[in-house]
Amino acid sequence: MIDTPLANRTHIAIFGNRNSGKSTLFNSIVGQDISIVSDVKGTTTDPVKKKMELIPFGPVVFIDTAGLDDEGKLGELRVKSTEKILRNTDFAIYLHDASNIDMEYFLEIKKSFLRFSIPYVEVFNKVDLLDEAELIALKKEHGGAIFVSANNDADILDFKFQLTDVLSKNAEEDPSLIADIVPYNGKIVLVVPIDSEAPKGRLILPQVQLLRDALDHGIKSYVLRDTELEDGLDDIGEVDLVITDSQAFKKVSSLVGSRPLTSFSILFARQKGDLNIYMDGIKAIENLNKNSRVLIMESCTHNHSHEDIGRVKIPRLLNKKLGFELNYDFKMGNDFPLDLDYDLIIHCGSCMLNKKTMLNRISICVENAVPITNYGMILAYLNNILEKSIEIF
Ligand SMILES: Nc1nc2c(ncn2[C@@H]2O[C@H](COP(=O)(O)OP(=O)(O)OP(=O)(O)O)[C@@H](O)[C@H]2O)c(=O)[nH]1
Ligand SMILES: [Mg+2]
Repeated sequence: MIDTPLANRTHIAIFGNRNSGKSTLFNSIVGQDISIVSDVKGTTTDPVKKKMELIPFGPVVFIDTAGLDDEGKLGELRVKSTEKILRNTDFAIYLHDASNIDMEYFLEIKKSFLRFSIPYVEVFNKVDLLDEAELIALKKEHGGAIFVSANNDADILDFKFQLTDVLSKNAEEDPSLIADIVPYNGKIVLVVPIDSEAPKGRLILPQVQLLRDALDHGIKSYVLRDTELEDGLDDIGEVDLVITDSQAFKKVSSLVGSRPLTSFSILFARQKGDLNIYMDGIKAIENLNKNSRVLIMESCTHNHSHEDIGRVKIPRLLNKKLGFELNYDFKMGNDFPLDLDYDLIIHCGSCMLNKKTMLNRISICVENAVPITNYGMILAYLNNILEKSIEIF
């Protein structure tokens, strides 16, 4: 078997105070005595790593770390080394000593978990030292936590099940819209035209989702209308990315100069699907002829503005671009057709599907050599803004 490289493994680091039992838990999980265990505080000084298959989750690497509550000069080094580990941590286990709970360092490192967007689980160790009433009270107080004795085999087996469950749930969530292209503390500008098409008194869902995503990742967002954009950009200075509503793309493009620019729909197409394959779908348009069959696939059944885009707007613009009428099928709902006798599939933005489902659909198309693209991509293409809006990717 080819060994999974370190970079492709989910990095799971164990943090906690000295003597909480981190090394004991680490050894129990990996099933070997790799890290030194002792009742002397500060036994582990440097991080210890071990690769393993966490079945059924997949390839991971566990990292045992030095206690957070180390003092003096060593304490400073500890902070530095912890920072370094945090930058490479995909998931954190925070280990408390249930017989000697100290929240101080947990609350401190929790800030870093939030800052670096690291999902974590709290684990209470040494529950064998508590009496029944104490354990019940502890469980009541810390609902989402896991309770173990790190040196008890049955507890560790159960712990691995619970950990796998938490990790899998995390992996199912869609990736961030921008965190891989805009750094922590970076700046983005959202351009939101307030015209007759803007709903009264609120923002639309993609705008809200992007704002939330930016907040989750410590990215500063500035929200402006197109009419104040030029002045606003002067105030803000350097920006990492400008995101505009597609309708205003041309105007915004002329105002932002050399600043990176994209549209909301391209960001969502990228988050939910695969830009390269969607781009191949766009290239397939030039091979279409009067006999070509096009499927327009809409996954949500209740959004009439989307329906209008799929049923009316896209066919009209596409026919106009080609100079002849294509044969369109329009399908709605959750079932992806098994009959893929089409020359092009144009899929909706899949706001109601998760990335995994969308990638499944894409791979069915690839296997059957049927080009696929999505609403956001084709509208950008038909409005001649596609190239500019995917430049930064
Ligand atoms: N009773 C009991 N003792 C435990 C348990 N887990 C660990 N210990 C003991 O707690 C002490 C500290 O364990 P370690 O695993 O070395 O703790 P650590 O968090 O790695 O400590 P540092 O490396 O110093 O930060 C040892 O004496 C372990 O035997 C447990 O579940 N129950
Ligand atoms: Mg240790």
